[in-house]
Amino acid sequence: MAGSFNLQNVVDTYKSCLSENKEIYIKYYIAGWRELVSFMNSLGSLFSFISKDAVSKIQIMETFLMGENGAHYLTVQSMVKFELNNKLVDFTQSGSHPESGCRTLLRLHRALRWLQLFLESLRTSTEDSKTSIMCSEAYNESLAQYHSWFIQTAARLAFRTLPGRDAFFEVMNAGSQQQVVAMLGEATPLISEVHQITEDLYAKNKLLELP
Ligand code: 1PX
Repeated sequence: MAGSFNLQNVVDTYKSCLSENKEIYIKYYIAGWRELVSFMNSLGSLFSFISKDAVSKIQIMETFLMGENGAHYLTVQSMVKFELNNKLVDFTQSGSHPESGCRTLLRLHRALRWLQLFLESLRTSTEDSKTSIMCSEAYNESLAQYHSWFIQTAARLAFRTLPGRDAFFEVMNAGSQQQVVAMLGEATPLISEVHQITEDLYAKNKLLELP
């Protein structure tokens, strides 16, 4: 329910995400997504195909984290090293590891770019801005290029049903609009940093196009 979501929790998980030497803890990275999914669940059934996919990816990561090689999945950096060294990543469609941690996290990483753009545009929006437009602009600039026509169409249909800006600010459950804006100002640089570190790591290891 909307009542259990709180923007502060999201800020807190992204704060916990980075280690002292700027490695990304997978545990907190996926905890951030869990929070956001709980928010999305309050938006209605048109969003459930999105949250189902997000949850299934979160679960894949949790299974690695809790499995016998869990220690290697402490950070995104250690995961990349472990999976590459042990040839656990498919670089073509027909491999034997279709659900590697690296490819699964890449999907969430691309979605994080959407989140970064969307929250930044919410933060700088004015009273007459439309959440549906901000959401689809962020989507067009990030995730859309990776989605089939069918998924794009379903996603755009769902965006049209988003609550207006006032109601949206309210469900973020972080106080007055000014307080929400301040909190978004705290969240977006954290999200950008996590995104950039992942992007650089994936680029360096040629993982940005994993099937
Ligand atoms: C405080 C406001 C925050 C709002 C929180 C919203 C959380 C959104 C969580 C979205 C996570 C989406 C993960 C999508 C991963 C993905 O791209 N998957 C595709 C590829 O995976 P595959 O395994 O096949 O290679 C998959 O095909 C996707 C299917 C579902 C559709 C994804 C549409 C994503 C739209 C994201 C925008 C969410 C809008 C929320 C409105 C507030």
